[in-house]
Amino acid sequence: MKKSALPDPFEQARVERGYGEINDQGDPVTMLLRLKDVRKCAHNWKTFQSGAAPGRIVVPSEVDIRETRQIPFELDPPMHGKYRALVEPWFRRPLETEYQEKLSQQINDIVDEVLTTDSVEVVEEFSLKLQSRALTLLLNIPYEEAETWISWGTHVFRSEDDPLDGEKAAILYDYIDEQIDQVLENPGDDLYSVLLASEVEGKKLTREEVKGVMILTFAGGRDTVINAVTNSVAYFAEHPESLQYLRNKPEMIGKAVEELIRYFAPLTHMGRVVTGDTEVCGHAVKADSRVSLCWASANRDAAAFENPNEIVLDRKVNPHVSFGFSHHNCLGATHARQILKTLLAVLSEKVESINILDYQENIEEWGEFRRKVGYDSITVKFSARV
Ligand code: EMZ
Repeated sequence: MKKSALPDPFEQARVERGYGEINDQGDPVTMLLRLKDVRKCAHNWKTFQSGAAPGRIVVPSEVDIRETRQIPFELDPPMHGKYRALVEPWFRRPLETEYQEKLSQQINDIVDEVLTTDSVEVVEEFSLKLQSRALTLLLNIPYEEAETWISWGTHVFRSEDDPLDGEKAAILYDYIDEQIDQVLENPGDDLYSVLLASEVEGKKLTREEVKGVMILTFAGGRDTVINAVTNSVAYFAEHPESLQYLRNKPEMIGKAVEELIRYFAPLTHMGRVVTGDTEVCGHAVKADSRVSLCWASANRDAAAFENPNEIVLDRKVNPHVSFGFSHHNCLGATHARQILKTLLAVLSEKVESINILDYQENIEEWGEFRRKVGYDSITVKFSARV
């Protein structure tokens, strides 16, 4: 097994039953493992709702560490659509040339930086920095602000020994509160200011709603992007021929990004709360219990993907669900895709090889399933093309 491989722990359960069961802090979850079921359930918001108690659709549940509803992600139609329409244009800005040029400059700079050192711990010294700096573009705030977020570490709700760290979460909530206070005094052209001036159904967004959008923007795109970037580096370390392939065929970068994201599935799953007794995969689920849509398993479903456990950079048909599915598909996907496309372009242009010196896998435990989602740390040496 290659060091960069992310094995699929769900295969047997997916083929035999189609679901798995896990106990999350006394609030059990039935995980849906097949692509078809995941998509069907994502569409059916009446039976499988997102607008439950804040934090409850996240697995592991965040009900004990969060009261603010994340928007638009913890809402159901029709309100979901109104908030989504409000924020959507802002989150499409990564398609603009100026945005792309700035992002490209940031990624060129950090790659140049790591090419001058003998060893780099990719998670902290590369991916976290890259993600935080790029986020200043998404929020349209000064570049220097990234230093604060870098100092928080990789996951805002997780510290090394606690998957749900209330104290750490409070750092983010307090920070956002402070930023909102500052922007109320001194509005600008950043995301906070835009949200504070926006209306839905003729009413200004409340402070709590603005906070809800901001928490989602910070939390949803943090460890997910960090994992995608880190896993890409590990993959290219063991597949220098892929770097060369993209150097010769840069027009394939878009497809390659989709395939890497399919394979990595940076977010394992997302929950829904069942509104009335029903069945999934012939298995009864009760009203007010939870199910989850397991993107990571659905992406390896052999019913939809040929050779699902292989990375095929030019895969022709790729209906992956790494960015979710249906009306809740990832709001940050345009930004995330642009980061990865730029990263692949810069790495293939500047890097000859990457050597893995040391690594520690990040394994998530979901009941009977143990899933490698990336690395707690991975130290490499980048070598420049000459
Ligand atoms: C939530 C979630 C969103 C959650 C798309 O995912 O990401 C998780 O990392 C956060 O902990 O609160 O934002």
